[in-house]
Amino acid sequence: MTTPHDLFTPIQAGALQLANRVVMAPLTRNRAPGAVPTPLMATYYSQRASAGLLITEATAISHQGQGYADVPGLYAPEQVEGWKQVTQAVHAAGGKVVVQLWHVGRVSHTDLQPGGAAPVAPSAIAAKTKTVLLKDGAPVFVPTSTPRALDADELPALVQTYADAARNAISAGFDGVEVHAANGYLIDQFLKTGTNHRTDAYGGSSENRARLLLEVVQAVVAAVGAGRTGIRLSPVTPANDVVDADPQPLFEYVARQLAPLGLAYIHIIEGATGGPRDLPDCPFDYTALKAAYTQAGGTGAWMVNNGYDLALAQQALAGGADLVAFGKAYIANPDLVARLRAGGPFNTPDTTTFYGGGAKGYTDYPALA
Ligand code: 8OZ
Repeated sequence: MTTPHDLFTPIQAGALQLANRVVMAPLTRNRAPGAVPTPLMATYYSQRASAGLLITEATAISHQGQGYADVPGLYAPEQVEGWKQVTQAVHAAGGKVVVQLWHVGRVSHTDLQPGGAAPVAPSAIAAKTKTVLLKDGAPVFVPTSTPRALDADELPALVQTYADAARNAISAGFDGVEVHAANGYLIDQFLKTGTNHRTDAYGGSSENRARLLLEVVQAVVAAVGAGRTGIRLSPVTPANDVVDADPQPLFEYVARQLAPLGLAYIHIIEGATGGPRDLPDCPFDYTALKAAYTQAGGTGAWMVNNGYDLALAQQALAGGADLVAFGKAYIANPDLVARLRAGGPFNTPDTTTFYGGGAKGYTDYPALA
């Protein structure tokens, strides 16, 4: 029998001792000019430190991994220094924070790439999607550039780039890292048949398409420890023009392979990211996915995300989920935990200030009196 308080009980997720099961989902906010985290970002995250866990916005592991204007990185010393202000502020406010490690793959533009190069991807297939550049300081939406296919002999260095960023995360004071394997970015591009037409050991079968994901996770685990590593997956999201012909067995295979690694948590986006939870054309059995993980010995916390409110969150916990990640609600409600406890009220997020800008729509949402 679940009670509203289940969401507010502590939980151990790997090495992470969390005060409650409310998680701030990763949210891209484009407020890091030059890819360097700012003091305003420290304020924003520390305002939200009553979450059991904060997951930062997606953070580029390399210049090549960047796909949007003013998203932060974690590959240069000044970025590590910038993030230190964030982790110190969150810890001073009693919170826990992990950074989301991101390589966008083909979801980029030559203007954002080192030396104006083409973005990289498993195969040279352009995404039917847009990214954001800044022209004279103003955001402009432009189609992503056609990528070039990565050579197999480039992949070991790419995998190490994730491990290097994970080590930088620990230097910056993070409690752990989340590997971003969702939403049509590089790892998801490798996973799914629509974007991966390779004929080498990284394409074809589910096993081959999951190879990069597993190598990345293993390298990150070797760098920072499994108990400080989580992963985010989105089996059926159409975000960034990705699709897989048969996602259920693919993701159950991934879950079984992740199970013995001892990760802190598995973070699942149910349905279309930021959109409908049910996709009639693309049904997916999340209960079977969790069962595949658990039956293979997986002990990581099971984190669910997408369109949750208090009632749905309680239902998920009653059904066996351990953590619930809230996205848009966290943009507008810095004290979301207190508001969930009180049953509301909730501030409404202003969509016009989601991406880019300053304090407005970022650090100025009020807490409950
Ligand atoms: C919104 C805008 C840009 C990037 C994701 C990192 O969907 C993102 C993202 C979201 O995972």
